Amino acid sequence: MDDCIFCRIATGKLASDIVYEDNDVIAFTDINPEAPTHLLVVPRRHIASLNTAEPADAELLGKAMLTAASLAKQRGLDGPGYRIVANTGKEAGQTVDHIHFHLLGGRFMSWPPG
Ligand code: DGP
Repeated sequence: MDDCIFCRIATGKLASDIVYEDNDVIAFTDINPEAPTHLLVVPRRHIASLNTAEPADAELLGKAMLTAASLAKQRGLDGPGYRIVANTGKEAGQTVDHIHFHLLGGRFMSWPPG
């Protein structure tokens, strides 16, 4: 989708700080980091959010989650801990309508989130 920022990043039309990519997912640094590590793990295929994800997307979404976990481990975050977040819908703070997982780590995080 040409009007989708993350599709444009996934197809190389928009620059980003890519830290991992394969045929299915791409991971890059969030433009507005909220923690020392703040990556976005994004399936290449356009899915607007978990609200529109279907059973056929389970493998892709599982792969995205495991990619986030692997990136966390590479950065030594598996010991101290990290958070994976999928904001879904406006009230939850979703601003980009292409499903993505935030990987946040490197600082203490409170609960519940604001
Ligand atoms: P959310 O609010 O959950 O939909 O998260 C969207 C995130 O995407 C937000 O933390 C900022 C980030 N973001 C938006 N536009 C860009 C961009 O062009 N490049 C990068 N690297 N991140 C972006």
